[in-house]
Amino acid sequence: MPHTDAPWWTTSVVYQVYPRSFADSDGDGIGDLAGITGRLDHLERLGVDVLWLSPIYPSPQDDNGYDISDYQGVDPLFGTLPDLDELIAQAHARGIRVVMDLVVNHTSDEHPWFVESRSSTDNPKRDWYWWRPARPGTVPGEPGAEPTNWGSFFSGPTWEYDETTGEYYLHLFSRKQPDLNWENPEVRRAVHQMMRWWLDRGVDGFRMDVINMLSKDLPPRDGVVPTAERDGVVPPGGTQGDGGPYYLCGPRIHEFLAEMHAEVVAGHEATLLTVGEMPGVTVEQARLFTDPARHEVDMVFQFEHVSLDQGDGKWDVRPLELTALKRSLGRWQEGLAEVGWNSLYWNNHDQPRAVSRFGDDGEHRVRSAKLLGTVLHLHRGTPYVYQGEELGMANAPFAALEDFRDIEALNHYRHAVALGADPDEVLAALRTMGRDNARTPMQWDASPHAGFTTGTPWIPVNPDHVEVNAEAALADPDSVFHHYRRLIELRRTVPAVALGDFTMLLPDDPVVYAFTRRLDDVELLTVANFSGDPVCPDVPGWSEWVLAELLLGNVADPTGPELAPWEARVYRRTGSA
Ligand code: TEU
Repeated sequence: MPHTDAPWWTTSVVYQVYPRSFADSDGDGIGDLAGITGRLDHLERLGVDVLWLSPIYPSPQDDNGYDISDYQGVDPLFGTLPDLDELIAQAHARGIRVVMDLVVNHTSDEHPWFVESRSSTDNPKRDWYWWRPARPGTVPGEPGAEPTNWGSFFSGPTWEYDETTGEYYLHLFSRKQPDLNWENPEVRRAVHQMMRWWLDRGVDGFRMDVINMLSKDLPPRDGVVPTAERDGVVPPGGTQGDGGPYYLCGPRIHEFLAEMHAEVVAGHEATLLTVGEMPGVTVEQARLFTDPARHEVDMVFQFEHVSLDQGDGKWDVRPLELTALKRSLGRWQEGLAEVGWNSLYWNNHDQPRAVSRFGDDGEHRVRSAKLLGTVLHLHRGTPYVYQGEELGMANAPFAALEDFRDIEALNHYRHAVALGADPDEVLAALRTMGRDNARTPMQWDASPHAGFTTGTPWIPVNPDHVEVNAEAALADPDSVFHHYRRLIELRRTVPAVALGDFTMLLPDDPVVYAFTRRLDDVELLTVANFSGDPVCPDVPGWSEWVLAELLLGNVADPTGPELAPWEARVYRRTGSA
């Protein structure tokens, strides 16, 4: 895209706040809106352009707010609508836009729509959700009578039997998160109306939760059961089929997103940001979703690069091969080079901490956290920073099952152990991949509970906060925080960072991640050593590059051709191609 008419978000960085774990203003141990408002200076100092708020709506909190019972309110846990108005006003005063989480694949089972829907088969809201009778020839409510064999993301079947009417409803996630029926035009109209209401209130866009699951391929049919299970080996998840082919990027998904754009976003494109979270999306599909001419969404969150260290499902943890990571991210860079746009992330509230997962959270924590930031932010796309990533926050030392809070982790443990898995092995996987790693409180200072709360935090603070915290990071010019600040500034001041072409180098090198960006006559080289040993990178023309202008590095005075452990450098040179 010519850089003169590039959208505003091509030079922007988004900061994600998970309200429950960011800052608690009233001492109940749970973060809240006033807490976030009180910490906006932190975001301003970092230099981010957008704040994405994970859900703050009224919710039974079965999935920490991703189960919504009222789309147009604020959960008393987090404050009030006026508190939210105040947060938006204060953010805007600092030049920070606010993007809300939009969770419309499902509601809470306590949402009035679902309460009505389940009340009788002829209720006008019955068709707003997916109700189906038991499988023919089975006894309703008995195991195996579910309409299809799909497994839920949170363990067990995706169908819940409801005694009131003797039918099942679909829930891809928890049983308290029934899926909305997007085939029904009234559902779509209600959601569009609600979205417009938020825009009128001053919000600047939406992060759309599992938005590629809205359209289901009908009728719902059984999914393929993994081979091992067909052979009679029951895996930790139990014997269930993969429903993905019937609900990921279903037949009407582009139509639904184009309609949502036309009904809600059209006319406001110049100021809004829309990002669709899309598990299982391919590069080819993402190009369609983000092609500006199709008017669907600005960018998507894809999952390929955060699945490379997993085998058969997310709990089957495997070592990451750097070559696989480069192959994957390189393909996404190439696939969305001419049409569409990438979002860039290592972290969010569902992923373990990047420094523990892809870096070294021991001896080289600071340096490897900076390396990860550097590599990510120098790609083409819009970078997302998840709260605490800018401090190099690491995974938590969860000792026992009692330390976990997340429904996904607790359900998985129960199911896997009931099916005969070794409890210690299940716990080990939770420690490595569990979402609670991302959800321990933000570490503001070295005081008890890290300055997050004066009460008892809903999930314990990571004990490393005495060292890893915002106060210490701000005072130290060599901190991860100041490195992220420089990265964010680079995107705004060096056009090649935002808009340059991307070329991956050394695809087969097992430890060096290297690539160039080029815009007009400016060329940037990023080179990073993903290992604890020094290495001399085999980059073409390396001996000339080391004489070029060093824009950014993560060790003091890097000069020679050798990269120190976890060292990253960004060079710039000017000249014809
Ligand atoms: O997550 C969607 C999703 O598919 C996964 O990332 C999910 O978190 C899970 O780990 C799969 O193993 C979104 C939200 O980000 C997540 O927090 C919600 O729990 C989920 O949707 C349901 O709303």
